[in-house]
Amino acid sequence: MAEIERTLSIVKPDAVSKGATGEILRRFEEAGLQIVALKKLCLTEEQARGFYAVHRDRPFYRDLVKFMTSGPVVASVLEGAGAVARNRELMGPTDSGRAPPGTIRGDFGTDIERNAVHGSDGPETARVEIAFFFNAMEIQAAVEARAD
Ligand code: FUP
Repeated sequence: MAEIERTLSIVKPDAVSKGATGEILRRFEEAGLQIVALKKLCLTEEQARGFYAVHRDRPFYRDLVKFMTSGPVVASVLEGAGAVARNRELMGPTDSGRAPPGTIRGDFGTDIERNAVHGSDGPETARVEIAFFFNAMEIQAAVEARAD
């Protein structure tokens, strides 16, 4: 059995604006991933630039930041066995144009930029990305509520 992990998910502005948030969150739960924290917010340009700082020298960076600030996003912390890899399986490959039907990116995205969701690519990245969006108290509160 895989280790219990946490990962950060973001439903991106394209998927939020087409009303796909509920269906995407349902897929996470159906796959056994618990939503231990959740919020809807609009990223500022500075926040989007910071979140994608590893890509700052790539040609797509400016457009990516513009897209990620074009409307609200829904960020969540998912928890479960092998959560990082499980979430990435559900998401499908980066390019929605190549992602198979049945994957979130295949069903709700458009292309390599407008690809519906973000998911952390490893446990260490997940820790950094979760801390970017949520403080410890916000996550702890959700865990306690689940145990009731
Ligand atoms: P992923 O881990 O699948 O989200 O993919 P990457 O870390 O390679 O890319 C991060 C984000 O950059 C993608 F979600 C979309 C964007 N991107 C582009 O807009 N154009 C590209 O050519 C590659 C990535």
